[in-house]
Amino acid sequence: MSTNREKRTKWFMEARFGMFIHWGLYAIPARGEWVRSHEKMSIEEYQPFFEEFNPVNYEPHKWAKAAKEAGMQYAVMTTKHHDGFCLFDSKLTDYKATNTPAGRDLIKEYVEAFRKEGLRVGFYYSLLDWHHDDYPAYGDRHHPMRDNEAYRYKKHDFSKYVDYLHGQVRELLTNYGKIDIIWFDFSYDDKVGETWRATELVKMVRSLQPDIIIDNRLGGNIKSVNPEIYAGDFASPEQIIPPEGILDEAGNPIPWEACITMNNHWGYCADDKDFKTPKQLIRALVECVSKGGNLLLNVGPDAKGEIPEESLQILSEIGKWMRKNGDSIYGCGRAELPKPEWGRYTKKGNKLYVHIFDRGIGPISLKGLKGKIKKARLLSDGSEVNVNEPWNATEYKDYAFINFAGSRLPDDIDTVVELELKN
Ligand code: H79
Repeated sequence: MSTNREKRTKWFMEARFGMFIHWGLYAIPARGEWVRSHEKMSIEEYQPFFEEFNPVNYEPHKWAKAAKEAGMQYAVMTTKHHDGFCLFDSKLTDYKATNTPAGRDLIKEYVEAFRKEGLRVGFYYSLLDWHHDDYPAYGDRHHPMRDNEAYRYKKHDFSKYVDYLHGQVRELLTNYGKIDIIWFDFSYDDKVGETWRATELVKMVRSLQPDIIIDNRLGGNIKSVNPEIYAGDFASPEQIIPPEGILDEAGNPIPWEACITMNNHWGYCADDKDFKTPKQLIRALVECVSKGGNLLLNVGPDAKGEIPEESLQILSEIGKWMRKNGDSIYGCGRAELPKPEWGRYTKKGNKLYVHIFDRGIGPISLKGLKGKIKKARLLSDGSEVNVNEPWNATEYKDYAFINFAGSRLPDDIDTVVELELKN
């Protein structure tokens, strides 16, 4: 199981950086993808957005190009979120893009466009469904009708919902060619593991797509040394970068991917202009890699089908840095050195990447590396970096030093020095 997991996740662990896409009817109210739940909105109140959904500017090749130019290697897009609206042409429901003014299968176009850019393609599929008649409503923790008395005695047959869920996953993994990731979201309360008939579901997933990787949100314990079949291939910390990466119960690193928003919402939110800076996000990516994980960075396209201008700007800035410094990200992982005070390390083979965030004063000290550096180059331009022992540091026996002439770093976001280590 775990060796298979290693094989399946090899590309994923090397890719390190992907695009999350949250898009659906909720782009119209533009208050985030939880709008129905937060505002306890009924299906009828939400229906106008279905009637008018017409993303005239949806050209996914532009999204794919933006992802590619940012240095992303894969994408994961919502095929159905908690509101139950399907962006794909499911035979099992009428609540789908095909029946809106959009009039077509939007997932098909996404898959084709991203594949064409050479990116790996993933599907997000919500386990929750606030539209399906057989999903529990009254008394559920999250359902928009959770405390609506009209729903108190409404009958439902959860097994029919689970049939529907399995059927849709079968469609998604049958009709769109090779899919690289399936991202189930999420388990809670008693809705976990076999409630979703998770063993059966995962067996089907693997029979249709032998190489696909699955997140850990069907439940189960991915950290176990003997995990359930549905425990997943990678952990999925949300809006947090785990302090020490993620290890299994035996202390071995496991694959993980932090999913992070650019502002404070996943789905398009017209009023949320609180975007993180490119510097914060680049450093977040470096942090993930330094801890052996990936960053899945979200965009929430608007109702017309455009990625917000602020997000495009951020992606473009990240891309500029990645084009010069991508070697310190792709295929890299933990350096197994303590976190240095000026920044972070990433490592690939005998290349140690020194990510300097804080210039400090004087030489930059590298504990434990004295005598171990064969050569040092600025990653962005290949120029030589001085690592001679400075005259004023002879007493610090265990340290190597990087000497920058000036008082400023060449790159204020993250100056990367590539060290080639002796064997
Ligand atoms: O798709 C995105 C989110 O909609 C979904 N996962 C990402 C990738 C997600 N958001 N929250 N959750 C899953 C877990 C539930 C969190 C909750 Fe809450 C905390 C539900 C109620 C309190 C956050 C705050 C959501 C509603 C209020």
